[in-house]
Amino acid sequence: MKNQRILSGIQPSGNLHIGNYLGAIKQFVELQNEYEAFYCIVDEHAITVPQDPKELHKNTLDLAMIYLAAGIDPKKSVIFVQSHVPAHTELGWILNTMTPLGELERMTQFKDKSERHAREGVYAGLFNYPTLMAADILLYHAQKVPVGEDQLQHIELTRSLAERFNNRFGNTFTIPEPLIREYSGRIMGLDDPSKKMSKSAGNSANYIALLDSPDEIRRKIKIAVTDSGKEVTFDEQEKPAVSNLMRIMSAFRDCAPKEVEMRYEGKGYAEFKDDLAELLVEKLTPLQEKYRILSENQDEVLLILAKGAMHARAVADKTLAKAKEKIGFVPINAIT
Ligand code: ATP
Ligand code: LTN
Repeated sequence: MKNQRILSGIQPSGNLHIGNYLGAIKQFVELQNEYEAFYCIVDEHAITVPQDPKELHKNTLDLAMIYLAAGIDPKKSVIFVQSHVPAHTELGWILNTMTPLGELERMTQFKDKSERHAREGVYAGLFNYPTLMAADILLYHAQKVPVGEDQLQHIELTRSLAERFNNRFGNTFTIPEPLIREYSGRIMGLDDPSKKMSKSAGNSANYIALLDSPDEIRRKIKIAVTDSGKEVTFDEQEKPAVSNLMRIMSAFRDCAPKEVEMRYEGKGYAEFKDDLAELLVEKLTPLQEKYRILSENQDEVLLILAKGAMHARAVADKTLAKAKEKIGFVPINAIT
């Protein structure tokens, strides 16, 4: 019996890359054997920046297929779409009323994204994004939240919102903890190791997308920036670019970066990069093949999402009802 819960979410904003995979999805697959797992496709978060409706629709189904193709098993985990479970926005609203503006203003993701989207306009949803994320987590009493390092600040906010609610209204929410992998929690851009690999990067050489073709993978690894010198040594300060590539290799091989260093002692960047490209091709090809099969069976994917939504609703509605009662909202059965 799995007695601890985890929940995590990814935005269906397209172009999922190996940073998302190593920081989040790979953990999702591993953790589903130990935990009762809820994996959400956070479409309501995606619309905090402008989205083309057709693209959003496609990206949502694509992300479901990537979850499945990566190895998330609907028999072990609940896969669902955030907008299929209305309790998320409802609890998000309640939490908004308890979140000081100053705490939202400090969020670095808001600062980054509001700069990036300044031209199209910055809307209230982007600012309130973290309270909806807190609702995602708290509705399921998740003890652990597997994410990349960039989400740490949001989880800290979630913890303080849960504590604030519990102190004010009595014990209601579980206080969650982040689960971040030491070496793969923050994969950096292949074109610039000072910034995280990002699907919204303007330059596609910044990332390896999970659906990149073998030739595209080889080309991107070939042009990935390296550091001066020629030794393949793991030194984040002196060799940030090579160390990032070594972290990618070590994460895909499930070993420590120092083991990669030992393996390439006396060998140069070229051999290391060739091996890395082939490793990525070897690891991503089966995922791409499963994705292709699923994309020909979209009804099956829709059924998995429908079942996931029913399961998620049953859990989320119960928590929401408890929170509403604690606040003093009159429950519907008291009126009839
Ligand atoms: P991006 O910045 O790539 O546009 P995002 O971080 O805003 O995307 P998501 O795609 O929802 O949003 O992120 C999904 C998961 O992937 C999160 O857990 C996030 O922490 C993780 N993640 C994103 N980028 C990286 C990275 N470069 N390295 C490790 N994990 C990452
Ligand atoms: N904010 C996250 C996506 C996200 C999430 C969540 C992650 C939304 N809700 C709940 C973990 C748990 C991001 O931008 N990557």
